[in-house]
Amino acid sequence: MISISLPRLTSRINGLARFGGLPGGGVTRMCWSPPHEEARAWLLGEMRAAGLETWVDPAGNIFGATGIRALRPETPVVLTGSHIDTVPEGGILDGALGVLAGLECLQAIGESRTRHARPLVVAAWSDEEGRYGSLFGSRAFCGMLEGAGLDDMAAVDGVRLVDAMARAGFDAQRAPQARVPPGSVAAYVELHIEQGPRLEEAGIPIGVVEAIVGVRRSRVIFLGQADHAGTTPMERRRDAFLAAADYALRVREHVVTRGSKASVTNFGVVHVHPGASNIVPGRAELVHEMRDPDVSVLERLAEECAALARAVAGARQVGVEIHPMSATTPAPCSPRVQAVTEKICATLGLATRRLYSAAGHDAQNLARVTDSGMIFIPSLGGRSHRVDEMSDWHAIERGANALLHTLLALADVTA
Ligand code: HGY
Ligand code: MN
Ligand code: MN
Repeated sequence: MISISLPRLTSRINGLARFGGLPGGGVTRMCWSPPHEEARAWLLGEMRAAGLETWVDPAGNIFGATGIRALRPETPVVLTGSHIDTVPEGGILDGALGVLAGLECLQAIGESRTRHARPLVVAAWSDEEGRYGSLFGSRAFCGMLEGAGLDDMAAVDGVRLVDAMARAGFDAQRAPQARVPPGSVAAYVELHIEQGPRLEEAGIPIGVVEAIVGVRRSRVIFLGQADHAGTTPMERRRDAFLAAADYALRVREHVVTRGSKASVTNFGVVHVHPGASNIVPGRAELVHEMRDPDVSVLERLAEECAALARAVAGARQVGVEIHPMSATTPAPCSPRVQAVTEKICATLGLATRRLYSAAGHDAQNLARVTDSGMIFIPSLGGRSHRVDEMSDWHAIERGANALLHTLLALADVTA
């Protein structure tokens, strides 16, 4: 039975980690940034050295393929992949594992001369972390960018997508041309770290993903009055930051008590203006994020949180604006891909557990154009989106071998 080369996969994971690598470990490699573009060139070189045909589409998605140079409905492919962009001060496996394990699988299959009916392709999707707009590259690939207002897409620090892409040599207006011709992908399966504690705590080596959450992001801006921080009597202050803090604490309580068991919420970005210690904040902006596998729960919570924002603003005599930023749709994973993965893991002697993904992934977009699934491996301590994100190397090997044989099973038209 063929298997991956863990030394070669380890070497590539550590090689990719150099791009945007941080002195104390971890990585910052946001999409379209210089480290990301250097990593793009490195990955293309690794793919070519592994014997793959390569190309980059108008949305910056990177492809490595066995025996074909483009995706066409005449030769439907089995596709794997993930992303090489990271969050700020992230880990070396989030995304990178799926891309490099996919590359390793295609190389090991090629070297073994194992025949497979469908071509195999590995992809690295642009801006999965959504610095400029959630799951950008796979949205373009799945035809979900139409009318997406590319000119307005920007990071929370104000950097516009069109400018970031131009600096990397891409024309953002062409990104919708990345749309894949219908019928070109027979199946998609992505290997990813769980990024949470469930598999490790259950002692289960492989997670088979049943569904992927929707992620809803909004800017919530409280507008009070800048004032002197010393001379303004406390009872006369219209402090925008205190309103924002009050709102954040109430929302957390509301989502925990009124959401579903899977509902989560976060305020990862806070801007206070003018932002000096001796000025009462006149303006406070939060990026409010909520997640749930059920879109109707997300919609209900969004309405309830908007009402909460207005109530807090009224009580504190400040104004409030709510600006929706993005909303990804929750997606069920393909029962076929789940069943094939479980069958493969049984032959490999690997216990599996079905679970929903509390992280968003490109696989939820791919579900719109093909049978799409995910394979998880345990994260040490459930840690992710932090520099000490890591998984056991043998867990990585098990996951990559499960991916290899799942890809082969899906690539045989008789399956
Ligand atoms: O944020 C997420 O769920 C994923 O890591 N992009
Ligand atoms: Mn990821
Ligand atoms: Mn991530």
